[in-house]
Amino acid sequence: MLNWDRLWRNANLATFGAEVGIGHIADGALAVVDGRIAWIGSDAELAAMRWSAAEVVDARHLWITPGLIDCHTHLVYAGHRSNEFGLRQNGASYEEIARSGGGILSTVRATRAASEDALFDASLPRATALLREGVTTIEIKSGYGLDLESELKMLRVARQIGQALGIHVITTFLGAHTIPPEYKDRSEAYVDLICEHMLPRVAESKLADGVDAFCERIAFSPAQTRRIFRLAQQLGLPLHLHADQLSDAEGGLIAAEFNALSADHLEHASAASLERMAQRGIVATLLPGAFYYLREKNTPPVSALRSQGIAIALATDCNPGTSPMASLLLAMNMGCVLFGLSPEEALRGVTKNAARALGIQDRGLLRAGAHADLAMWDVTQLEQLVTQIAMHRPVDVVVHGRSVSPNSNH
Ligand code: DI6
Ligand code: FE
Repeated sequence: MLNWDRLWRNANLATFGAEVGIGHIADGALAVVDGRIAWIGSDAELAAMRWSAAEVVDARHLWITPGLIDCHTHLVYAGHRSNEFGLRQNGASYEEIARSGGGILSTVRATRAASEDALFDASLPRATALLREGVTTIEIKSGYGLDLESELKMLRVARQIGQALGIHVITTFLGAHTIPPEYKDRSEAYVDLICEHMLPRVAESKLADGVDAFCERIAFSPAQTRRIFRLAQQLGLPLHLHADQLSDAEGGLIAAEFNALSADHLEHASAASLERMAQRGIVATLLPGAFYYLREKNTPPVSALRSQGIAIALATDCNPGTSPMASLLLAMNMGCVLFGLSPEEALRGVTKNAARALGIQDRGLLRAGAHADLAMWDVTQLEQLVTQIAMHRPVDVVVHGRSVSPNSNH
């Protein structure tokens, strides 16, 4: 006799368990014990079994998906950059603004100046907005502190957000986001600081679950990126890379060389980079929000990603400069409209493949043993989440088997 805490029946389950497609089980049932999925199958199979459940919920044909995963965000920051929007409307480029001391550095000034509480208060609404769309795991990067104390402050705030909302937060140290003002024209000395001081302390603090770097002509060179990655690898931290966003900077190659979990952006990735990524099973995380917001022209090489069998994840890149967007559902639509993904690819990109991009294979799919993180949707076809804009909110969101109801009474 199986004893369950909670059982949903009569649901349309999107399991993402198979190699392709959404893994639809019509008239599905899903049982939870101790915050994990204990059993999943069809109502017909259920009828032939002996079980008991403390609570049985009739899902009335709602769709149940895994809780969505936003696998690339910079949502902890202070201030905003609306002034730069105006500059760009008048023809300035992102790179020009960055080179003249605006861009990331302007957010660094605001973030350094903010108290930990103020930073938390400024950032929480962005995470809440994601949760309201069914996002139950969020990756959050540091990178607007660029000194040890401010970076640790950002990482602590990221952890606090996870605790406050009862969702999973995965933190990433992005000390190599840009060169801080006190190291202007001395990038090598800043990389020394990262390697000799910041990264070892961050690893000790256990506040970062991984390491990322911005490999780009306005940020860190391939050699500097490799140096940071070598150390991160020695410290046992999983890697991600901002790769080939504005130019081909060997990003995909470096990600492959170091067995990173993901290479992100990839608008300018070379064929050689993709080949190496495919060999190593590196996930390509696409960020259509930044592409849209900067009105980039080069789309990421989606057909090559497909033909090479590279897994595609999708994320918001939620950040104040290039993607001030706290909507993963919109990112899915943009991934289709701007990059040519299919709705099915977009859905896999925020579930199964986003989990892979974070190295968390027990999330992003519905199967026995996985976390019982779920989102329930009142749609007839799951693709509606992708094809329609700002029309859908989950009717319930579940983390560890318990409702976190972000959309009730607010
Ligand atoms: N690439 C991006 O799109 C963001 N960071 C990065 O390395 C932009 C961050 C910002 O402009 O604040
Ligand atoms: Fe980013």
